[in-house]
Amino acid sequence: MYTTDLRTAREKASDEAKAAKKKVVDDPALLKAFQARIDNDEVIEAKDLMPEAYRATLTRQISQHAHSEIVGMLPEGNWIGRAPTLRRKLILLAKVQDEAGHGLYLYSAAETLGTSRAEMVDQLLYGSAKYSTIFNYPTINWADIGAIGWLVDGAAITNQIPLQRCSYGPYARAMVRVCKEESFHQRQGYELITVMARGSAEQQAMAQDALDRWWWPSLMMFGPHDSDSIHGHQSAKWKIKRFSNDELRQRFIDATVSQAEAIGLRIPDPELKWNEKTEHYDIGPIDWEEFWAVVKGFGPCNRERLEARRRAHEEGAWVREAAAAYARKQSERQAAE
Ligand code: FAQ
Repeated sequence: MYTTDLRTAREKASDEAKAAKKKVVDDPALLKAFQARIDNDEVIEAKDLMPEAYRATLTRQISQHAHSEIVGMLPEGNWIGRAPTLRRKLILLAKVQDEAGHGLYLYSAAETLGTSRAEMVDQLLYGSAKYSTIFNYPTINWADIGAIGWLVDGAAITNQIPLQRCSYGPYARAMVRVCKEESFHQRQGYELITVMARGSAEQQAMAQDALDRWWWPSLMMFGPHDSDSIHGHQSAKWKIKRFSNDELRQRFIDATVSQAEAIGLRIPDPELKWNEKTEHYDIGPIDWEEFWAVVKGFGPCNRERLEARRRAHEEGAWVREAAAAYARKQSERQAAE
């Protein structure tokens, strides 16, 4: 019953979006009227007329965001069986489960734009869809779990808080719950790294080593500099992005430096300096060559991550088939009643 209802609602939303999609908004007067709605801070819903490029940008961004949540379960999942205490294991299990949930809300939000989840997953597993570069780095010691919560979730939440006010309703609403959970994720990570930074000399060294390895990749999560951002300008005009890549990166740096200082860790950047004039931290250059290499599939774990996702998808085929067969039987039964 539950499965049937869910599928029907989703399919209905997707059908409505497909019907709206047929009415292509390329007429200049319609485009102007759409921009006026955005400028007026109106929320765009699935059934509304929208330019194809707006739909395509959102489908790309939301599906990439969903893929990131799902692939993002892998580096931490790697440590569930090795968590040092039962409390840490419970926290980590809950966090990884939350990430699966975020992926599902996000696929559902993206589906309202007319592309099915199956298509989006195919684009990740067998096509060229992206997911965040950060999840292509390995988790080699327990302090990495603290660093992911503190830095990776910290960066994610900095980026996602403004997305709660994104112009597309289904994405903005999905972000409200995601942000609440990310806030717990960030705090548990900072607490974990704090315990290690205040522990034995060996634990302190592990915490510092994790910060050294995760700092720069975390800054890359915000995307290229504004001058190299392909979609930034148009996404700002459509109020999908409320702040630019560089603005959000700066916000994250300013908040995180003092958190590191408070627990006696050193940010691995000899050029990091408080700028009295701008009242922000200045940083050294980001290695964009590394960033683009990871984006293109040549990071330390790109291959391993995709192989793990493909394997999980293929081994899970029977679950999808069973759920679909059950849903079909239920609707046949309901139709016969
Ligand atoms: N990785 O023109 P822009 C999380 C690509 S969730 C890979 O500036 P845009 C939770 C970009 O797609 C983390 N590719 O792009 C968690 C574009 O290529 P395309 C994910 C990147 O979209 C925590 C090209 O570069 N969060 O961590 C990256 O305007 C712990 C040019 O870039 C989101 O997805 C990158 N880092 O701005 C889970 C948030 N950056 O598509 C588990 C939503 C850029 O044309 C454990 N997304 N690219 O082929 C966004 O806010 C935006 O999409 C940006 C990029 C800011 C990421």
